[in-house]
Amino acid sequence: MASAHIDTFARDRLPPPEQQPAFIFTLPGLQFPPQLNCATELLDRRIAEGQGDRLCIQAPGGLRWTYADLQEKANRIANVLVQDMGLVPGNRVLLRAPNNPMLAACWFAVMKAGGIAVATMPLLRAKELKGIVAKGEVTHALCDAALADELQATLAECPQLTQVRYFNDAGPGGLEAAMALKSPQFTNVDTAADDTCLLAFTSGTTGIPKATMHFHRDVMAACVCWPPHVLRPTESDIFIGSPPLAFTFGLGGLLLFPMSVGASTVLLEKAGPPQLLDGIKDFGATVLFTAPTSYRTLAARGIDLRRTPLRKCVSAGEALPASTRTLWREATGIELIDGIGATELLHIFISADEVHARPGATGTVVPGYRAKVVDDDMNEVPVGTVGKLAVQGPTGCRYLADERQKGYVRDGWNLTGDAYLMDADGYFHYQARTDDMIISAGYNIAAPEVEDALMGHPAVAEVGVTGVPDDERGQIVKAFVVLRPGQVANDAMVRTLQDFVKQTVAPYKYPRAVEFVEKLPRTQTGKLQRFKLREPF
Ligand code: 3UK
Repeated sequence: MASAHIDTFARDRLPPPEQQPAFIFTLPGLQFPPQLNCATELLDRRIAEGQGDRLCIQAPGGLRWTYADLQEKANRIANVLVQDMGLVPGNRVLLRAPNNPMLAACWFAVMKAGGIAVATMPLLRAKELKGIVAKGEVTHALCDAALADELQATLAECPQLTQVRYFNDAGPGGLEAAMALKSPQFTNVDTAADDTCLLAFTSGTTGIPKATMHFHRDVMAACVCWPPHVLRPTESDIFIGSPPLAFTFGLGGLLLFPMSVGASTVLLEKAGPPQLLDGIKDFGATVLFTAPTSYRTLAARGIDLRRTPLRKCVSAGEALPASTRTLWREATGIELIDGIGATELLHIFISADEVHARPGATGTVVPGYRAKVVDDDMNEVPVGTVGKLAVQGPTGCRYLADERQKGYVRDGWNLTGDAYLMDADGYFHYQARTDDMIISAGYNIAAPEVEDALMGHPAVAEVGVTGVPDDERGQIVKAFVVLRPGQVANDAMVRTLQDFVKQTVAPYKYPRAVEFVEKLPRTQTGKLQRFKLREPF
């Protein structure tokens, strides 16, 4: 393979070979040629095959881009990157915007020019952006004008980040003005399949962010495994959802996967439950990607949703409680497609489609991947035993220059940090993050199981469970509960909820402590931060 990277930053910082996971490419469709550019595959090929007029991206306000439109924008931006901003293949480009069409065009422009995209969550502040810019030695940035403030504050402290353009900006200095002067043609850089094309920072429920490295071939591998085998979309599907494109769940679900089948996507800058509902109605969306909490809220609008063409609903990012699966089915008539993915593995590797879904299980291993449950010595544990989830496939963990690589990859297997059990049918049942297992008076209790039980009570809107220190029992189970409007937080409610749990799961799992709160601490990707429940918040 001939790397196209003149700037060898990424290649120089790959984990040493002995610390990398094994990569397996046995599934048909995973035999990639030595030279591969994912923009050529996902975008330009469509136009070359005469399908440039197909609808590709829509957004509120009436914007509609075909594949040919997206290609033209991306080509012009690639020309700006190379001719005006001096981009050299291998340079890192910070991308910063809410989910919108120009962000998608910028992402493809970076791929085309052989750059490395570093997409950032819209809500990040200058302090966090600074950490990302420093770790990725980022030299270029394309940023939505609406998010300029935090980037400006970042620039003051990041002398190496010198090339910045703002888009969705009508002014003479904006990216659009520069694009207008450029050719709509661009010859994609002939990248190697194993040239890094994105640095995805982990959303991090704890600690300093880690940058995972993904190659052009990884992007294509993600499109070959889960989508055709589990989601099975068609070219007439209209995708919609909430995860930011800076989160690989959103990048795959709302951009790469629809484009991999010639379908279209709806990009929403704001995608809370009300905007999702409006979007599904207005655009006639058929495939939805969002997180369990959002499904719980949207379920109240089941009657409206039944009148839309929505047909496939994907839940990921957090464990899907069995109660939420039931709630959604009863409200909408649709069986949720659960899937566990990780930034380190790019996308989903255990999942079940709507026909094979089983309540309380994430699913079976996705074609292209292998998974097993192991003990502390990496020995596979018997069926039905809780242990650590270990995964291998065409994608896997490569932390950029990070000691923590040794913690995620052992003996060639990716250890996701999740406690799972596999049943006799090969279904994987999520228990908890390994650090969210509560040990109380010698019993192992998985926090999400208690949360699931509590969520079944009609007074409960949201709940987070954690272990808190206790002299007698080592730890006790404590529940932080957000009540539904109109419910009263008092001792009687505490007892009601405790009794309810005892009737649903083994009584020793009931929360000995219950605290009522206004809201729960969550990451920008919507994940509950259980570690924060252990400290005052
Ligand atoms: C947890 C789940 C149970 C699990 C992600 C889909 O979430 C994504 O990536 P992150 O790096 O977090 C990974 C961790 O999140 N998790 C995710 N999905 C599930 N736990 N059931 C699930 N369905 O702890 C995992 O290790 O933020 C999800 C696609 C791409 C992604 N990056």
